[in-house]
Amino acid sequence: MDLFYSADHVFQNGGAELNKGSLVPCFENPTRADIVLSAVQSAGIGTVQSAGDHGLEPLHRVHDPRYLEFLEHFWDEWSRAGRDWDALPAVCRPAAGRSGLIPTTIDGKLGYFAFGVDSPIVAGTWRAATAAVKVALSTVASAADRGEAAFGIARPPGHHAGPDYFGGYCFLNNAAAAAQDFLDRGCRRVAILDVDYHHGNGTQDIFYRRSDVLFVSIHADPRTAFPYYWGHGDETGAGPGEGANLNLPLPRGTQWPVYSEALGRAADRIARVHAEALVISLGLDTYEGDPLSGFRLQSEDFVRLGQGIAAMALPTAFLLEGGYAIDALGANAANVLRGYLGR
Ligand code: Q9C
Ligand code: ZN
Repeated sequence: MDLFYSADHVFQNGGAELNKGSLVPCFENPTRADIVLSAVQSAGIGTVQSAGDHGLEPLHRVHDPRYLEFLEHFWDEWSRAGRDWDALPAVCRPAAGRSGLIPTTIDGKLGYFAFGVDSPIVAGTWRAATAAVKVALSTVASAADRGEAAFGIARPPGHHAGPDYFGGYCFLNNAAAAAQDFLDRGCRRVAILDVDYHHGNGTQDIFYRRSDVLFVSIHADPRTAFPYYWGHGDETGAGPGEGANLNLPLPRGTQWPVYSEALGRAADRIARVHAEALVISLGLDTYEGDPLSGFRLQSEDFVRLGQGIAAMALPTAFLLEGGYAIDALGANAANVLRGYLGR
């Protein structure tokens, strides 16, 4: 299996995030990708390659150009305002607020494009986030060319980033760019299966009105878990995308037997739409030891997850999303891939 990595992920290195009302060190930090890299290397799953340059065209097809313009140039503007510290928004534009009129001051812009205050923008955010997209597109290129699976150690993660917003540690939606790239390479329909503990609200939003991308997500019930305001079972898509969105929320404390039923429902739906390629938003924060989450999957369950995904029998791009139990993160990632490969 081809594995892709970019050393540029280290440039997303925020200091602190708001958690339970106080500032704590960022859960989403550079250690994560390096732990996963060394675990998959020592598990002998495949050779790790540096992400290549495939252009960023698919990224422009899933995000609003004004948002990309903002994110690319934000740090210059922030610096010109005399600020050399991490940028955390103090406000977020509410859904009922006026949309389409972007404020002209830096603080107004920052809040306009934010949906949470948990994701510091730093000097290297654009560099790291675009590197994660390169990882995603390299992963798709391998999966599409070889007709098998590939794994991208994408960091920062992407599934909470929407058409024009960041939050939940996500800035650019790696999985959405990957799905778009499969389509641009000739697939007629692509499925995204999001197994992160948290609902992939950004990916859902990006494809909500489209029928060419099926979005399926297994996640914690949003009544009890971030991102709170998306992810219910009655969000089924809209307009031409009606029926192409499947949310499978599960209660806190969920263990493998219940999780596995949801995985079966996901597999049925993916088979029924005749998807020609699969993107896996591979969050590993469903692990019982995860410090942010409330499911109780064991390390061996990730082998079973990999086996279940292999049974879908599609060219597959695995992309890392969340997962914050640093001590087990590498083993859990390797277990998914071992299960997939039948080892
Ligand atoms: N300080 C992913 O797993 N963060 N994102 C805010 C904790 C919520 C998780 C509350 C967790 C975001 C990619
Ligand atoms: Zn998550």
